[in-house]
Amino acid sequence: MPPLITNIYTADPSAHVFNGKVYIYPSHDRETDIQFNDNGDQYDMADYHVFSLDTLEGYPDSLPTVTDHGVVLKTEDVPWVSKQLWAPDAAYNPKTGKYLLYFPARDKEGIFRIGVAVGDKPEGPFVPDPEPIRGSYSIDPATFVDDDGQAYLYFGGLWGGQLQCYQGGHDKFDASWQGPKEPTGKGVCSLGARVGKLSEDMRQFTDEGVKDLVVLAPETGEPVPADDHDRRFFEAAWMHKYNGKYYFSYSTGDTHYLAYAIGDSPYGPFTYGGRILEPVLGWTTHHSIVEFQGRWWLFHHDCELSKGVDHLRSVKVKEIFYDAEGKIVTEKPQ
Ligand code: FUB
Repeated sequence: MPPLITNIYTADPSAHVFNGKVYIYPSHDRETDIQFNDNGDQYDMADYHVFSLDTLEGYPDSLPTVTDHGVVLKTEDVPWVSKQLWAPDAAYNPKTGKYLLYFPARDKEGIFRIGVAVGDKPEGPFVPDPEPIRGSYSIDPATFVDDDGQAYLYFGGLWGGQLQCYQGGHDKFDASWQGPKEPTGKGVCSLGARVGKLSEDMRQFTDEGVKDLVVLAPETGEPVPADDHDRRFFEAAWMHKYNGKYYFSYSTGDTHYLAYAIGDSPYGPFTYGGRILEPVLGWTTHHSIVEFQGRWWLFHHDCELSKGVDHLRSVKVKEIFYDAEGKIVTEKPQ
């Protein structure tokens, strides 16, 4: 299928239904001379656009009209940011009537933190809080508001996402970390994503702080080991609920799968369930899952429009299906 957005390069789409429309909050990829490296320096983004569409009826036979609402936040707007506005997400807080844009970026010391910006409309503009969320770190924030109104923030990413620098604890960033980009060795546990409850205004974590999120291997009931690159968490956390179960989905990074795991609570533990999408063209794979007009949609990206340039990605959408047991049917890229 052709990309949904072609006027600019976009990636890491977080899709939400607000006021009967789908709003897409993606990264805005741009050209750069920075060479590809494992830190992801080539993903040198400097602003965010918001997009919306009114309907996916008739898709994929007919393509939706997508509206670009323009720039809603940029590096210069945020006092604590030095560079790299990476994968964002958004949420609506019914308690305050505000929309929140969550975004990771490097602070002035080069450490990834997660910031929040507040707006009155889903399409922004958004005014950033002057400091990042206290206790936030790493990348790829994803919000989830449960049926009881409690909001959670999922996040984390290996390698350039710096998750491996926190092996000593949530508040212990080892800036001089020179070791492996993730745990290594047979039987050693992989590093999990992180999750924290959000406060009433959804601009801070609660006093509970942040917890490790565990994905279990179904055959052992033990955490997926670090050398299981086909199944271990790498980045691109997302949470959705289907038939009362919590579906945590993520990218496996260097094996390029979108995978999912199922749990009974927003904190997990989650048991690995399978793959959602086989590898697309391009190194990264990052997605969101949303129900709209009675169907379930996977928003994701690939590099077809740029003919395989890894840091110039484009957002696509694909319908997904569940089987009778609630397993997601694996899709092939199109
Ligand atoms: O877009 C920059 C980074 O690439 C994201 O944070 C990752 O999830 C990967 O898609």
